[in-house]
Amino acid sequence: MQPTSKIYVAGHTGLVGSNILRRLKGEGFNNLVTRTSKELDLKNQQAVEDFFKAEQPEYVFMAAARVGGIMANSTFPAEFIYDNLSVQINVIHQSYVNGVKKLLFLGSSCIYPKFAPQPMKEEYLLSGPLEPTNEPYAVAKIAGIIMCQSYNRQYSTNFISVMPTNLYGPGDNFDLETSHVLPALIRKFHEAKVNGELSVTVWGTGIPRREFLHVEDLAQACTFLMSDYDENEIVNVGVGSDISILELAHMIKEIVEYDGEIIFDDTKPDGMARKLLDVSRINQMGWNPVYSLYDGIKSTYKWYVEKYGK
Ligand code: GFB
Repeated sequence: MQPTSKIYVAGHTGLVGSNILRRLKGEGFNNLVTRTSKELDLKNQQAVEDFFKAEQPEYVFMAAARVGGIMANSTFPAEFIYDNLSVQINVIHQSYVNGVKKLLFLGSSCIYPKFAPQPMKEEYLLSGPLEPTNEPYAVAKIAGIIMCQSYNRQYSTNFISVMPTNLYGPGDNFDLETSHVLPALIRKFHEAKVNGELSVTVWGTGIPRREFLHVEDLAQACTFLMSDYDENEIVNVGVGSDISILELAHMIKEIVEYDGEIIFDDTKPDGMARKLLDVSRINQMGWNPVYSLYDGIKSTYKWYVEKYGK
């Protein structure tokens, strides 16, 4: 990519897209194209066709997706599969039709089988049944990966696929029904502290383990892979270590400086028991994350208080 290359960031108002956009600006790219979902409905085939024909982007970061935590995935399975499949199909196909030089497609660690050995290597894709709580989302993301690989094979495109682990950071969704665990717990502990509540309820058993990557680290990995990686195989992006939800809750409780109790509500689903990526492939390419989990949560909490805190 040259500083003047025309780069389209699809989904630039989301957590991932906004960080990729900021990163690109910081790296000196000055010909960036964006559209809000009001301006361009990526589910609309004709609209996407017209947009690509008019704009002719050279590079595409495909960060537009319907995302959410365990409850959003279970409550809106139809929307998760329909929205993700349709936006992917339109953006990937029009990237091919309009000769995009390179496209980066963002997947998710939930594409790996429920019982995959841990840490999960890239080659475990399609080696077993998926975790039911996010199967529709995972199937859509797997379709996106296979679509990129198929276009590479048949049309010699350069469409790469990146699998981030659970993400967090400033700008995350803090809605308690639809968010992921980390922003949900920041909000729950903060509100409990401010309101003097005696306890905070954490969903599930606290036993599941998750790996958390700061979104700025992911954005840096994406620009790095866009310039340095041209293979057909998917690439995991994570930190290489995980913690239990119980440990996470204690860490957030400490950062927020909340004194009350933690209660577990095991009527809520745990989801996958463990979801840790094997990140040796990207590490061997020379990429490593910068944020520690503790520092990442601290700065995200600072952002949250500035934006929402009373
Ligand atoms: O982050 P999360 O919603 O998604 O939940 P997944 C992770 C774990 O945290 C689960 C527990 O075991 C939850 O039960 N948890 C505890 C909570 N308290 C809470 C809470 O207040 N809110 C939430 N949301 N969880 C998602 C997938 O799975 O991960 C997506 O559904 C995607 O498809 C995403 O892959 C990265 O890690 O279980």
